[in-house]
Amino acid sequence: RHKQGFTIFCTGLSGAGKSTIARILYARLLEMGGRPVTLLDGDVVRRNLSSELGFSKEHRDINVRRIGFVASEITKNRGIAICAPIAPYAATRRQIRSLIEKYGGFVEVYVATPLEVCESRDRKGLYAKARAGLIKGFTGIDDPYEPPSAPEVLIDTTELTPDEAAQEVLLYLERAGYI
Ligand code: GGZ
Repeated sequence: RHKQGFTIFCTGLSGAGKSTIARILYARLLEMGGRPVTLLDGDVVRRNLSSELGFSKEHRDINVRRIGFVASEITKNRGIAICAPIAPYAATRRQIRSLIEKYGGFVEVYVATPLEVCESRDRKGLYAKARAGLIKGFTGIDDPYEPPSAPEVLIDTTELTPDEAAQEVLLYLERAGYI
């Protein structure tokens, strides 16, 4: 039986755990075999596909739409695309959803780790820089993040390990018949 392709679209603040969860999902889905799996991680895309772009609303939208387009092509060909940008704007996420749902499934995963937790981890020191005014327009500090209102999966990594979070997504995929 030919299963349809689908896109897992992780969204959330910097440091929420999107990349970690996306990488675990990538490994799990790969070892299941059957369908090609493509990981479109935020910083990999920024380096390779969007290297000329900054973090204005316009540039974020261009970046996120590029990711959405690549994911839609993968989904069209019955593959699995895993995306992990911040994607702060609800309207842009909605456009990508309606594009991808023409070809297969769209699974929005809101990695809803609170700002306080992301900021206290501050793995890359970016929140400190943003607070100090060294980075302007940092998401959650002086730039917006519009939370998804009806994500397929909602994850709070303050209560879950990355493995448990990935497991939640895999459970959803099973229940919804994607895997
Ligand atoms: C947010 C920024 C910014 C600003 C640099 N705002 O933790 P990170 O480092 O690896 O994840 C963040 C990444 C966000 O890029 P995305 O392509 O995911 O964003 S968007 O979907 O909005 O296009 C962070 C780093 O880039 N970074 N400056 N001002 N994050």
